[in-house]
Amino acid sequence: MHVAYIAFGTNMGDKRRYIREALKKIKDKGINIIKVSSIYETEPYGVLEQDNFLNGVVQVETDLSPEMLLESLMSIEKELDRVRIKKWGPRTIDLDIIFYEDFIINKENLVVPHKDMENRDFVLKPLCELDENFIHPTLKKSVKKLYEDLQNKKL
Ligand code: PH2
Ligand code: MG
Ligand code: MG
Repeated sequence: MHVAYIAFGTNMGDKRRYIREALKKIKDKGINIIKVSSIYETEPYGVLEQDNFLNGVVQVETDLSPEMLLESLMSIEKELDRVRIKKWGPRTIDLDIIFYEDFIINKENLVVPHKDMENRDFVLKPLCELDENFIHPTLKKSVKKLYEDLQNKKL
């Protein structure tokens, strides 16, 4: 079994329902949910002209390889009406693999750890709730330290 962290985000339609449905579908695919963070309302990052998001992170345990996990998550996004029109644009649900154990993956369709996570409060804050001591395998810092560094960067 492998432990992974999946970030979820939604900023269209009935956001809470999309989160509920996504978590249910994750379970239905045989991915064990260990812990779910609080859900945060966050302002859009990157592309600013869009609705606020609801964000959180879920800790899972799975036998699936990273590629198979990605495939499962993408099929859930599709089942929940995800349409990709614009990069970083509005979405019903986004499911991103943040960490998969301490694996470092650099493939065209899959980069783990998620490549911008250290700049995103909406990923780091819920991650801290789940396991603040988890060490980022390339940055070699705990998620707690990454979160603190990001706060200091903004001062
Ligand atoms: N996701 C993005 C781009 N911007 N902003 C917030 N607040 N939450 C997100 O999940 C998010 C974003 C691309 O995946
Ligand atoms: Mg994303
Ligand atoms: Mg995504």
